[in-house]
Amino acid sequence: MPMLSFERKYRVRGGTLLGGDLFDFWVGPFYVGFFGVTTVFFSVLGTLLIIYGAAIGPTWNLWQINIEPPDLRYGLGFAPLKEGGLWQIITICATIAFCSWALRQAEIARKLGMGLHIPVAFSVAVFAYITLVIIRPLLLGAWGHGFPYGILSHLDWVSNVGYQYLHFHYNPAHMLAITFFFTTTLALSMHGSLILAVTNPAEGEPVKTGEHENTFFRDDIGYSIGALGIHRLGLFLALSAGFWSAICILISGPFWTRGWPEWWNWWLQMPIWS
Ligand code: 07D
Ligand code: U10
Repeated sequence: MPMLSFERKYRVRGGTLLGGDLFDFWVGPFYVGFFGVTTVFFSVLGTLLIIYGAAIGPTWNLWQINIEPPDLRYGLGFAPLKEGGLWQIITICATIAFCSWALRQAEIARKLGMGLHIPVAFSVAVFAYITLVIIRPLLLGAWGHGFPYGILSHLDWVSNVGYQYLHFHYNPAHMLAITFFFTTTLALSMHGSLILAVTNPAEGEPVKTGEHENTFFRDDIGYSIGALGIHRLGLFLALSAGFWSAICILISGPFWTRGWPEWWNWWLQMPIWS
């Protein structure tokens, strides 16, 4: 395939973290790299194991296919393949594939001389996943505390684990995570609508720029965060959402075993009331 003129400028060697020149090339539009190879290998292997798990299971109904983690009695040991071992290997494959993807993003960013914001951001999502299936099960002493891989089954897990703590909405970190998720959508809808508004003026009007963007929000709410600022805010809000999600499930069990409503008793016990 011939190279497009701009590709010649950006398809530069170097910046790799591992593998040196060995995988430093492109296939079609995709950069390969050492971590590209490991991503493909572990995601294909993991997916095939999920399909195998479905094949030995009772259903091909996409909603009901379910790969369970081992029973709690296996603790932190390996379980037989058909009794959660499959879940364990799939978890290893998924973790390596996600980490490889983040490292691939880091290599591409280095190659292009960019900041590492993208791999850092993706790592927060990976952190939330690893918290659910590795860190929290380790702290609780059994792989059986991980969530099952299935569409409906993982929803049942969320509900069951939530009710174990009576009322998960009272988990303060869950509150923060949800607040950040919702604020993220607020910020993105403000930003998206603002950009479309300035680039789509009335017929015959010139396209507007940053000055109008700032002026709109100064008129509207007395403050504009600025063109760079809105992106910093957006990244902060989104990463905080993922981060507090990880924290909310990490503290449920390892650091707080009672109902979450009870946690708020510290408020009633404050000395100012007596
Ligand atoms: C974990 C995703 C990482 C993704 C990665 C990439 C592929 C590739 C390929 C598509 C963090 C994956 C990539 C697989 C695919 C292709 C081609 C991101 C992750 C690495 N809750 N709750 C959350 C709300 C209730 C409970 C988080 C709201 C109830 C439990 C979030 C409500 C009870 C747990 C959240 C609500 C309860 C959570 C999830 C409302 C149940 C968790 C987001 C309005 C009775 C989980 C870390 C997340 C968590 C979690 C929101 C209600 C229980 C903040 C809005 C009251 C047990 N809840 N919840 O984690 O924190 O994003 O996980 O009622 O474990 Mg909750
Ligand atoms: C755009 C643009 C562009 C521009 C622009 C703009 C769009 C082209 C040109 C315009 C944009 C702007 C002007 C910016 C807009 C701003 C936003 C969208 C929102 C910004 C928001 C933030 C920066 C912060 C968000 C903060 C969040 C989400 C967290 C908030 C947390 C709370 C409220 C706490 C909630 C309480 C919980 C979870 C309970 C548990 C509490 C704790 C863990 C903390 C400790 C708790 C206690 C001690 C308990 C005691 C508390 C009590 C009694 C009550 C306290 C109450 C509180 C509310 C805190 O496109 O470019 O440029 O200009």
